[in-house]
Amino acid sequence: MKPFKNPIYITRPMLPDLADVNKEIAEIWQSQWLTNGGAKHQLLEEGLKKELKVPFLSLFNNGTIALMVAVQSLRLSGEVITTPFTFPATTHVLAWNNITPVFCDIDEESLTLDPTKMAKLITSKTTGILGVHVYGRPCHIEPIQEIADQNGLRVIYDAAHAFNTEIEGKAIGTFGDVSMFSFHSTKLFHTVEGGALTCNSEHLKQRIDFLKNFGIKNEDEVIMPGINGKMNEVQAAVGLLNLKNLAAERAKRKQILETYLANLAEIPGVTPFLMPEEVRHSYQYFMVRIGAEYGMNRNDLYTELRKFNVFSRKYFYPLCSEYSSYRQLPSANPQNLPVAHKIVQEVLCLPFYGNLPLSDVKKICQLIRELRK
Ligand code: T4K
Repeated sequence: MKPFKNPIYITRPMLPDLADVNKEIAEIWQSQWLTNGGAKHQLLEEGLKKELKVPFLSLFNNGTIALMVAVQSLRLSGEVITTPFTFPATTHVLAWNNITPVFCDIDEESLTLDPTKMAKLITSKTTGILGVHVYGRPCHIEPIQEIADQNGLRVIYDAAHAFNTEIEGKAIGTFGDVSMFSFHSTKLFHTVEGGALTCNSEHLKQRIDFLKNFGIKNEDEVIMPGINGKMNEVQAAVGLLNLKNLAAERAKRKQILETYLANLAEIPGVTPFLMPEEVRHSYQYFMVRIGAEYGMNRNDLYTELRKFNVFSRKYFYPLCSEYSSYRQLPSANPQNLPVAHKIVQEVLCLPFYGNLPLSDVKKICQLIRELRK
């Protein structure tokens, strides 16, 4: 098989019509209101509240700062239990808040925090649990909440991959105390860079809004040590346009997912990561696990695919617990994280975005079939 003429990346951003973007920008210029909670910001906040079916939502300049603020908003300190199988931002946010991450293993099916391994990690210093709905697959919400309630812990969910995810019709952003969404360009819904926090309490939403704007209450009062987490009007305008195109993008990704599943069927050692029936898919990533039966390991397949101009990604290798900043922690000991260590050698995310032609998807699948040893 010949390599693809042009590189096929893991993702390509949803791009609104440039004429529409220019129109939006002209309005912003006309208003001379560029940031600090402008008109587009308000519209997007309302639009996303509806789209994500949440009672309270605050926009941010990116997902990482949003997560920083989530931790501050709940006054977490000491130790927080979290997953090693995630993007660096999840763990770093704890370190930036002077909190020690305590790594808990994941379970082999959902690849999210394993609640059965959590109890023994709780100490007098534990204040919270930070779970990640990795690849949009929801954490074990009920057992996690039970553990939190029994031990007086707060729960934050990193929902960076879980835009539009629902469990039995219940929106993902309504679980736990606070959830964070990322609107980075590589995400299904994006605002170039951006993010949001969702919560169920008006009081918490108000605290979050103070925290993201330097703690300013009014011209005379600064009531807490806040940061600058504000989304600007140009970001919000892109978000408003992307919101209109969201349903079409989701429909295209659904077709791509189905094409992958049909064309990868019955390749020994290639196991697509699926959503349970009761979960609404976020269509954020398409991941396959490469097992021993494939005859070539994940790293070699990744390298082979590159030769054909296919840029798959090993999200989320390496584990956060293996980073030089964290590997000395007692909870980072690989003996405590056997599932995470196994999984991280097997996962491979394949190109997945609305404008990826179905013929290319079929060719990628054919390549994976032919490369098998
Ligand atoms: N928590 C979790 C669980 C997360 O996954 C993330 C972010 C966060 C927290 C933090 O949220 P943010 O602060 O980012 O809002 C990308 C994204 O930058 C990052 O947002 C995302 N997770 C992560 C999973 O992926 P990289 O370093 O892999 O991106 P990069 O630059 O290699 O881009 C991947 C591919 O996407 C490129 O090869 C081509 C394509 N691309 C990328 C960009 C930026 C485009 O076609 N156009 C573009 O503008 O991190």
